[in-house]
Amino acid sequence: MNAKTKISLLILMGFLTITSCGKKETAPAESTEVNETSTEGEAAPAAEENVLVIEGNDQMQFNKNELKAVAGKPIKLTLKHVGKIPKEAMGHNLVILQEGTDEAAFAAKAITAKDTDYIPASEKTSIVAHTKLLGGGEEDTIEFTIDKKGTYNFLCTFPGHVAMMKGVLIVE
Ligand SMILES: [Cu+2]
Repeated sequence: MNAKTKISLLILMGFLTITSCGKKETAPAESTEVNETSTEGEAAPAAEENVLVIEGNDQMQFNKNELKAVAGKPIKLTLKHVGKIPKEAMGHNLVILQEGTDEAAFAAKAITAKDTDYIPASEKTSIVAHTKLLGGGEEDTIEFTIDKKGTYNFLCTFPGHVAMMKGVLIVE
């Protein structure tokens, strides 16, 4: 009995060691979560519903590929270009498309629309909302409402960026 108890204790300790090692490995992810939580805590005394903030950087990336909002209530969306490169070389916008829009076809039209900052006038009916085209250090906040629940694709229409810069806005 005694030996068995010892063995099972050893097994248990071994298991705990493995478990704690596993936790250590995921520590960077945990600290990121903590940062996000504390940021939300500061910005949300009344749990700011439908206030969305997303960043674009000089590496041609959004910092999120999923945004969530509540249907039928105004959405306040801020796009921040946190890079330094001017918009002529690393411009970012965020364009939300109507459900069912062919994203690739839309992006192809958009890159021909340089004069209107890559917002194609011919495709207006496919656009739910869009920000301005931003260069490094700039930001733009837009307000709009989506009544219909669904999953809406968003993208940056600056030439070549859609491959890296896209995501979904989930409206519930
Ligand atoms: Cu971009």
